[in-house]
Amino acid sequence: MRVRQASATILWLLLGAMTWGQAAFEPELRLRAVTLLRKGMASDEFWPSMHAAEALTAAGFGACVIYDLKPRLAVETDDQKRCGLSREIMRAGDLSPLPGMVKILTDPDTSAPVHVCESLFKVHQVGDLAAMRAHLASETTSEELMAAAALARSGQTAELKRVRERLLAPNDETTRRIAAWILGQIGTRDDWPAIQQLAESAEDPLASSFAWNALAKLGHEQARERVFANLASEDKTIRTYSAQTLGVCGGGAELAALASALGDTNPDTAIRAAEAIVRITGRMLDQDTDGDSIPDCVEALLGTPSDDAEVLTRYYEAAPKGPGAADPEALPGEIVGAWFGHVGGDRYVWVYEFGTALSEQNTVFHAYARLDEDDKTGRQGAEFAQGVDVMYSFKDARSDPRVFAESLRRNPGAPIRALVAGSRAYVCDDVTVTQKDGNAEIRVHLLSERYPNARTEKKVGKGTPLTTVSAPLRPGRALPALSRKR
Ligand SMILES: [Ca+2]
Ligand SMILES: [Ca+2]
Repeated sequence: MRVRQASATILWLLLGAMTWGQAAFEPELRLRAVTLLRKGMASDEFWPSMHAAEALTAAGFGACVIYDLKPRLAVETDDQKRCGLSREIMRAGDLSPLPGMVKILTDPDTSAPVHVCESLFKVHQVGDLAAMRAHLASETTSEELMAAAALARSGQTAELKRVRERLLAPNDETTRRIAAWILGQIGTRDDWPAIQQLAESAEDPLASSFAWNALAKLGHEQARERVFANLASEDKTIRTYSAQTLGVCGGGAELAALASALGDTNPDTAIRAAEAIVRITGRMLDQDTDGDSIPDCVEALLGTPSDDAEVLTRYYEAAPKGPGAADPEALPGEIVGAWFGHVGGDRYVWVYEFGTALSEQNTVFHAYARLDEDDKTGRQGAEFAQGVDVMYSFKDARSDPRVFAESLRRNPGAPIRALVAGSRAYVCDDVTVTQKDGNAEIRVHLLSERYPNARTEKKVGKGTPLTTVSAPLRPGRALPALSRKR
């Protein structure tokens, strides 16, 4: 029964995506990407694991990145690797490795003069102004350029000029390639002609691809098409940077190709493809036309109008505490908000918010909903769940509902629409709900749990008290059609 519900949901979501004719948000694809990134961060390949950490931070798992990488930094003796670890810990929001970076920056004997400048550039820091400026005088062009990049990003426009000059360096495609890579991040459209010249004339395919990547990042549409084509390059480095670039400027139309790239034989390419999926879907989640806090792409899946704001009643609120010193992957998802609203007709929407992205590793989240006032219908037996009509549940960040009162569901042809998107979970269903004085009234309690796994030895959970929630009815409101039959 539940298997049938799940496959019906997937079919419905797919049909929904096709019907709307635009790239749909794909919760399962995002979870696949996150799963790959977890493995990537734990792998023995050092730099790919740092790229996976970067992407996990983008996916909302920065606390995990900090928790996992700080012990590695504490025992790492190689300066280049210390730069990588420090940079990703800082990117995840913990600036404590900065003094260690400054130590490397000021060490004349370090093995990582380029890495330290580049890493500080990547996390928008200069570390120590005088020390960074000293790296400008290096005879190693990449070191000079990375120092210039870090300084330019901190507002020193003279150094931006220096990078632009290096982009024009005659007979030195390596220097020009690095300059293009930097300008792709801190340049403007004014840099298009010079970068395009490199893209079209470079003898080295890698230099050319870097230039196309830079152009695409600066908003050049044709360049983005070239970058997309490079995702199929025979050169694994070109494929990897293509995927990374699509993460910056790609859109929903590129998700299918990036999904295929998750199986790339080169681990770093797969990690960058996963990162791109996380970033593209993240940008999709930023689009909220009606400003009701539910992204357009999520509303399309739920069956709520994306051009007309939902009226949501908040019935639970808690300040996020964070994991503290604990392993974030040993704790249940931290519930910080819950909302309920009437969409129209028999349709209702529920929104849940967590302190960070809801983990796909051994988590369970239950919303026990009593839709009518009769506790003799619905779930029987256990007192805490007596009369629960539907458990709108998620297992490992995937919808996993249990219906106890089928007779209350108004549209059995349309399955429960439920999905996790980053730090939020959404549910929409067509059901009979108690109505009183112009309001819909439900009783609900929530339970967030973490199951035992390799990192957590025991089951832990945290819930909210049983709450009666009233939400204003919206009679006569037009609803998106749910029928996906062809
Ligand atoms: Ca919305
Ligand atoms: Ca809406």
